[in-house]
Amino acid sequence: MSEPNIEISQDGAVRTVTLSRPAALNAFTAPMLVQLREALEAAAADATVRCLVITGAGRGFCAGQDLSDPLIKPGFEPGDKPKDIGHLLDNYYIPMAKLLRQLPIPVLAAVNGVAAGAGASLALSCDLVVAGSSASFIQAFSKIGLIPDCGGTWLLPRLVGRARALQLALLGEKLPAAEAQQIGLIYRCVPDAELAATAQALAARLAAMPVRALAATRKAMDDALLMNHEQALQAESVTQSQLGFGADYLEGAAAFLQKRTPSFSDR
Ligand code: T3D
Repeated sequence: MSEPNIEISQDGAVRTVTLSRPAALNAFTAPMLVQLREALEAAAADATVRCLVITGAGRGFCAGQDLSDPLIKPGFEPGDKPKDIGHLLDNYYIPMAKLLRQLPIPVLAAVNGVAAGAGASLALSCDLVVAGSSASFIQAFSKIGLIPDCGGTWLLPRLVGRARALQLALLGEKLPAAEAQQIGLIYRCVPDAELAATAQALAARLAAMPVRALAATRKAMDDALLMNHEQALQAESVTQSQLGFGADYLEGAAAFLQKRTPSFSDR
């Protein structure tokens, strides 16, 4: 059995998943990607979980793919056969990345240190990203002859536009968290000492909201990017109609009219 590289804890309705291979800045191995996918599946299936926080142990968030992983480590001797990196993506990254984007609850990244390569893609796949002031984002792929993956090509231009996306991806320069906030790549940069408390408070706030509608908002916005105006209007109507039959809408509207704090339960 592989060693556990994912730690899971829960405080109220907020579950925290901590990437934990600190000696390698939490770089991903294949077993770790499976463990992360399983942690996401477990959070999705557990009705007590209404918001997920992803963070890293030690001084890094995640340094992307572990380049010494035997699955992808190139042979350095003449005649050594190259390995198929696509196999790693198809079997380990893609299932995890798809699941993350489809979770029925909001997901928050608490970026405590460097987020490089697929580690940056993981953070940027989350619904909100809060980073400590010493954290940074690096599109490390170009330095090793690869393209952004784990959703990077899809996420970056959508988050910051084509020009900045290409700047980040081609140059592979370290982007400090404060600048990441300035260009709209992330939600907030906070002092390191305040990161954990800020993330947990934000997660608790999200957990108390109508999370089904929050997850539907993520999907509607992702989908709308591929639609024309009319299609988006129609898709909004379909989703709104479904949400309108939910308990959360009844509760939200009733609480507003009765001037009380709502208590949401849909998921
Ligand atoms: O096959 C495929 O690659 C397909 C999938 C691709 C997805 C990807 O994510 S590709 C991108 C892979 N990631 C990288 O290229 C980043 C490599 N790491 C770095 O550039 C630097 O480590 C950082 C900029 C992230 C941090 O620099 P620094 O100076 O703060 O730390 P460091 O000293 O470089 O690293 C600390 C330790 O972590 C070090 O180990 P040691 O020497 O103390 O035993 C280093 O080797 C290890 N480490 C960091 N990143 C990785 C890693 N070990 C394996 N793989 C890593 N990606």
